[in-house]
Amino acid sequence: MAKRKIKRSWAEPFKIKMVEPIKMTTREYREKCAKEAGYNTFLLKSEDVYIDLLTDSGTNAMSDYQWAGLMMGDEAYAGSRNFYYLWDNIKKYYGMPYFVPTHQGRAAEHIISRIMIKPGDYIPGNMYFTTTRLHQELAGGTFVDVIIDEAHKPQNKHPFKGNIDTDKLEDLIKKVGAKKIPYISMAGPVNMAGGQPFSMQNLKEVHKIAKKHGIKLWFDATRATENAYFIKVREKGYEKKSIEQILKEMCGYFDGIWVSAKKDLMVNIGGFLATRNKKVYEEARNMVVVYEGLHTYGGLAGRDMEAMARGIEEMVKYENVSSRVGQVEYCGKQLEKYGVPLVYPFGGHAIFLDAKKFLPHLKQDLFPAQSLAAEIYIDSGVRGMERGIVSAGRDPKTGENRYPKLELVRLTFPRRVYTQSHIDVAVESIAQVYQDRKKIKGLKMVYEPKYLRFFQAKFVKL
Ligand code: P71
Repeated sequence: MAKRKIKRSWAEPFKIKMVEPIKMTTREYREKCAKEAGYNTFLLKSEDVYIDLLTDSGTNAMSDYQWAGLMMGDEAYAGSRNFYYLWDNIKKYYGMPYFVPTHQGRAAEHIISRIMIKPGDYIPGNMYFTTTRLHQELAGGTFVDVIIDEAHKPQNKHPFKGNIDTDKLEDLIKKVGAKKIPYISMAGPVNMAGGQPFSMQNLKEVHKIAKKHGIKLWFDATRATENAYFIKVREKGYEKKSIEQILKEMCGYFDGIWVSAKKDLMVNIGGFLATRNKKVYEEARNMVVVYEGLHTYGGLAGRDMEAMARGIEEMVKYENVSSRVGQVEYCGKQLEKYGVPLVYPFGGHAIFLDAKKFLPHLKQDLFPAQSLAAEIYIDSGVRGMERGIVSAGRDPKTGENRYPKLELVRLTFPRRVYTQSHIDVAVESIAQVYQDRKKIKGLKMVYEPKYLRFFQAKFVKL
């Protein structure tokens, strides 16, 4: 008998020790829930959700090692042991000598924006993120998107769609002058582009430009290990390097980083700001005591900082990142079989449905992505998130709606939470909604909050 090549599968690098039951509901019940929530998945009660793919933020399953760490919480007001352990790990893995803890990522964004930005400044970045841009604007700055054009094209398969277009960056510097640019804001992978990474090569080029003009370079390192993973598997010369080595090399090019620990670090709450600049550090410590808490806890309990410190040690393990990104890829490949329009390449933390192509009969004013997220919930209790015109908000100067090129629904994967069968259920539901897509008529916005409107806006069906 001829020898067959036998497929060798991989599986999650953990087994399940504790389970949390989830509620299964009827379509009729979900129709009622969706209506009450104003067709906004952020306003659903989590109890009424079956498979929650809203976000990977703070929704991760901690390991037994992290849970055990909670019992080691040193809840002193000042100088907690857990703070020092976390600091050691930030130095060791991110290579930044100074750090302040914050209660979550946007608190670190608030602090860095207030320290660095003066009214009238410009902050170039590789596509906006909602909270990042808002804090830059609240500090008086204007965010300028300098990501490569490919990032705005869902079908384009560029391996590093998170790259900065260095010509766009140089043009901006020429136009407004380096003095008006306090720092370049680089995220990796880029959340709103579909979880797309930047390459080390691009980072080196951006760093060179920043240095030449005396502009600082800051990193939203919220999902940095996923960016490191993509560099490892996609960029020449990095195949043999560990996630830990790549992360350290990446951070080496930046003046500082801000992090929402609710992602990579696999905890439920936490964030931090870290830098190699002593002056910025001192100012950050001053601001932390005003807005967060003492600089040795920053709005967190000692036990939270312990779970973060231990999470850092786990996040750099290759099998943790590869299985996580592998799960996202599995979902993408299954959806592809049904012809569902997606953003390519598949991202690090989520699969993004291309709502413009999914619902070509709906104009952007009818909120295609918002409508699609609501329909998927109604079909199966699977919760995703709108990332389109509602998320983009209004231009603060003109008050007009922004019309982003990308109109997407994000299906985000909490780390270590769901199994392959959960993904199969989500995929089948989306395939069903795709088959019935002509029935979707769009929505009308009936309530619009001033800031980050996507969180609390309400809609009615047309
Ligand atoms: C995500 C979140 C959480 C979120 C935030 C805003 C709207 C909807 C959901 C948060 C991030 C992030 C990046 C790259 C900073 C933050 C803020 N992401 N940078 O994707 O992805 O961190 O939530 O801890 O304040 O669901 P924070």
